[in-house]
Amino acid sequence: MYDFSADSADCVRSVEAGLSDVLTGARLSGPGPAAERLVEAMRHGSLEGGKRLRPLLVRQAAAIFSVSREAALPAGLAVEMIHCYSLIHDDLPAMDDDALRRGRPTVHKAFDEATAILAGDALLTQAFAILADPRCHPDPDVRVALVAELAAGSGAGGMVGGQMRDIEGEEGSFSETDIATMQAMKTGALIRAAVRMGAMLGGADPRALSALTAYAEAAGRAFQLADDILDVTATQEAMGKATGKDAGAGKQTLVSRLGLDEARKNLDAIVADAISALRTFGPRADGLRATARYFAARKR
Ligand code: GRG
Repeated sequence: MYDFSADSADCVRSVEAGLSDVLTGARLSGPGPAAERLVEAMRHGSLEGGKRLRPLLVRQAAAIFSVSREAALPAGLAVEMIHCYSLIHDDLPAMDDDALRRGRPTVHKAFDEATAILAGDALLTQAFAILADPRCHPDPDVRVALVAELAAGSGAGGMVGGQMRDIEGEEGSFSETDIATMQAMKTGALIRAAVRMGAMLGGADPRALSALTAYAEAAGRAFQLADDILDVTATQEAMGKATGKDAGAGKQTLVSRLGLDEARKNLDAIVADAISALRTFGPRADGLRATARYFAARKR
């Protein structure tokens, strides 16, 4: 029987240890030594407190193809580094201007703005170094595919492009379709990449990859809708970050459009869609099923 609590706790521990191993001066240095302050800021922005959901998705998708947790970890670390970089940059004064993240001061508060920008840049860059390393996967073709997948999920047609659309949306002229597109890019694209990268580690065939992509797109929608609901219903203490920000910033979300009750109903339907995309996989996909349910039920 699949145990979500045990799997996610184990994933938190291994991601924490894996990031801590990689984010040292010795491992990060290139032609020159990595600056100590930069390494400290990278560690501050990525260690402790994250739920590590994206590496969990990588391992759960990989598990369908019998890839071990250990073998799925480097790709998971790469996705998590992109995620942590996006949070560091999103918290900057030029973006959301937040002082609290994961219950601690944001990187620009603990260090300074320039250091926070550079720490994000360096995490972004390091993510691709991890994927290029043969320890990530023995087959260079798979490594190249992983690089392309993560770039697509995190770049202008994915997360960064979604953030740009979100900023444009603060002007207030978004339709529901515009909101859905923005969210699919800003939050969904990295979740989609995480699932697909897990599948690629296991050599998924095109049919399996397409079913898992359908799962990931629905799971991403569920994650974001739950986040929008929590922004309205949860406290700062529970979330470890400021809440109530969407309305304050005039942000366009499906909760502001539909109201809480309708949004909750939509959430249940989206989770059902995600789970039904996994019907061909049997019990090996129980991890992904549990995570889709968790996305909707989470309290932080
Ligand atoms: C600034 C380059 C750039 C991109 C910004 C993803 C993103 C795009 C910004 C992060 C801010 C935000 C509210 C995004 C929505 C996605 C979201 C709720 C992220 C938080 O993810 P969790 O809940 O966080 O997985 P932890 O702390 O558990 O890792």
